[in-house]
Amino acid sequence: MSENELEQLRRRIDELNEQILDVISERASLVQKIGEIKKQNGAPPYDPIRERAILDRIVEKNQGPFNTETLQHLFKEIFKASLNLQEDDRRKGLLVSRKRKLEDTIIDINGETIGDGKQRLIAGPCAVESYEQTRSVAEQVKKHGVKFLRGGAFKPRTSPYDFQGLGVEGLKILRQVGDEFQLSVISEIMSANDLDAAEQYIDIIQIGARNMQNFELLKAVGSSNKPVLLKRGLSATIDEYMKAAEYVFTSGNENIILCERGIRTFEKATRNTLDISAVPILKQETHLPVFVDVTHATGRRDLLIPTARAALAIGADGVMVEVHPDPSVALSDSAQQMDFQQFDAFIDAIKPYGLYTQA
Ligand code: PRE
Ligand code: MN
Repeated sequence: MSENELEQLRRRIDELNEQILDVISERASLVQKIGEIKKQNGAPPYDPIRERAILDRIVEKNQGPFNTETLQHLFKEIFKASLNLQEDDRRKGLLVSRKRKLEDTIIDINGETIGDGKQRLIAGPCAVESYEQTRSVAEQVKKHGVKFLRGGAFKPRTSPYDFQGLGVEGLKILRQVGDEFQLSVISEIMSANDLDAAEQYIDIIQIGARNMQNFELLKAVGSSNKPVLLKRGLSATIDEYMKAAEYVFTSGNENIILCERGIRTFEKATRNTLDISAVPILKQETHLPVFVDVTHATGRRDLLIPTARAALAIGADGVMVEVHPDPSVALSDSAQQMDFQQFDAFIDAIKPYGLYTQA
């Protein structure tokens, strides 16, 4: 008997659901028409005064059993869905997203391409310490057919007492060595004041993890014609990361390389936790090339090969690593940089996994 009653009630609910669907669909069509009129008049889609008036009317008419808050919440959801119908494509997706551009962004750097499906390496010392040190690393990088040399000149260090980098002098060394070995060079800047020098001496400007949400710096490099490698922030979500890239993009610079470099978690076995699934997510959600910095993600030399293999296997456009002639006396990141022998072994170990090098 009561089973029967339940069935009956559910049948009535099904009928009402269909009526609700008809009614909200009709409402949605009207909203679209209103949207067209607003667009013609140059009026914004969101109209808080109109929404307030509707909510007041609903509250006045309400006889229960839903309370005021619940009804307001339900109607706010309807307004939100309605606004989505009215807003044009520009508001629907970020410019860096696949929704706005289907094809991969391919960046040309001195005739070398990034993001074209070939998986490349960026290698070099954590910091430019001297001409001789940088030159000896470049020689190894060149030997392996790698085309991109990294080296920090402005170092973001946790302690102000740690080596801060050689500054503009470091950029000059990098340029000199890059020219000597026909390598494109990449280095980080931390201030818009250093943009002029960066543009003069380097090929790719890096924005480090700690500056991922330094919006003024993002806008500044967004106005540059040099490609930007934007590292993911220490605790940045993928959404925050994409919005940071959007700052660079909307400021006029579309040549952006993303770089997953590990995020902060409770885990202490590695310096950071490599968020490897961020790579395919970023590849799906954006049209930008995605690199993985395995050195900073792990902070451990013994994990560079397996994590680099994982990065290549999961579809990264490239990997970044640190190499130093004598890591134990490096002025920064001495625990994680590879010496030349380790670098040789590293290259041999990841080449079969797809690493692209040139003779
Ligand atoms: C509508 C949608 C969004 C506005 O913020 C206000 C109201 C609604 O769904 O009722 C429709 C609409 O665009 C409007 O009346 O101007
Ligand atoms: Mn480093």
